[in-house]
Amino acid sequence: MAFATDAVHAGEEPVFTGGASGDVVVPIHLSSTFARKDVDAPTGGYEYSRSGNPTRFMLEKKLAAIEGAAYGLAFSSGLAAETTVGLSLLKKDDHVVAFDDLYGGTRRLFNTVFHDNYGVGFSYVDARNPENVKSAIKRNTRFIWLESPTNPLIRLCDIREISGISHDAGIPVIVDNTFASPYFQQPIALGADIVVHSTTKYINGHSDSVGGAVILSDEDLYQKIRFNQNAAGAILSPFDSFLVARGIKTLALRMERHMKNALAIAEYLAGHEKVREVSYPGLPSHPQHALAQKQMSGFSGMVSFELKGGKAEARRFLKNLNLFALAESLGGVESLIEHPATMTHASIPKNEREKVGVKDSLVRVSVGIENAEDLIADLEQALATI
Ligand code: P1T
Repeated sequence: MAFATDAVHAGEEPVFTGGASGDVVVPIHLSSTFARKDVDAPTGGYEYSRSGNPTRFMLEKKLAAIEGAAYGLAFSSGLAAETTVGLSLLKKDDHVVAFDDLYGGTRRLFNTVFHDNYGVGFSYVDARNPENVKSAIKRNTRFIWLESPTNPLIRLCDIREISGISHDAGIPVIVDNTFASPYFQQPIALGADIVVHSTTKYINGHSDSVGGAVILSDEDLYQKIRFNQNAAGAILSPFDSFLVARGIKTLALRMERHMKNALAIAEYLAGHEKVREVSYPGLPSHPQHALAQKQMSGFSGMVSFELKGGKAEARRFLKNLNLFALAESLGGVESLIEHPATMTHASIPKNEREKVGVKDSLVRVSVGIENAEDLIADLEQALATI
């Protein structure tokens, strides 16, 4: 089925057998446990809600369908999803090659938990050039970790080419697809092995649920990660599963509007005298515009830009916005704006952050689905204050 059809129907086909009521929306199954008639086997297929819950299973099927994959797993946050992938694939003293531009919390997890506690080595490379990934692979490298587009610099990497390099080395590629959403990019079809999401963002889309997902087609990897989803226990609640599934039903519509507004804002900012550089893959001036056209079906709703001046100018601009909420997170219907150096990426030491290009003058915008002229008018008045 096409994306919009799966987004609405996958996992929610009405059931009429066995006394079921034919719900068109799978209800929120709050039961923490499920009774059985015999000790030997669960009568209705469910035992205990950490190991399996009908509302979460519905969402997991929907997540798999919209990424064009066989299996989906839902977690209590994006970082819980990432942690569970790490627990499943890494052992002490292993090594990972990762894109150097990543969500700050992902780098914190890698550096302070997997590296400091378990001795896992991380090589952060500029994956815009696939050769950098290739030359960083070592004998004990267990996987390649990518974001595309990246947080917060909106850089891209060639998922197909890097997957080829990685498979030649016999290791899987993991892509955090949060910024693109499965509507605009499907990494599994490009050759990646595992997709992770913070469903907190576009997938849920309404800034009212924190969640994460792991989506994949490889049966062995799925069994490993599913085992640890239950063993470590960072599952998504039934209520959040319901919210995320409801959000997915409008994902196609929302993403079209996010992109239309983001393009209008990126064009406006690119022509503004107080703006130094705008990063949006839909602009022909983006150094990877051609790659975006090749591997994405649209450019999503994230824009980052540098203001002329420094931290003081960025702070004044952010303080004077009225419509854009000054907040971490992204992908909701409402426009959000933030200062990566002091907010989402503050946990990365300044020298490491600046080496990648996250400067004090950088501002990141999650463009919502409001009226684009209203959004631009708000940017205009705030830019006039600096
Ligand atoms: O916040 P959580 O649901 O745990 O997801 C973590 C995460 C993972 N991957 C990417 C690309 C992300 O952007 C995030 C979370 N990011 C923010 C909160 C932010 O404002 O960038």
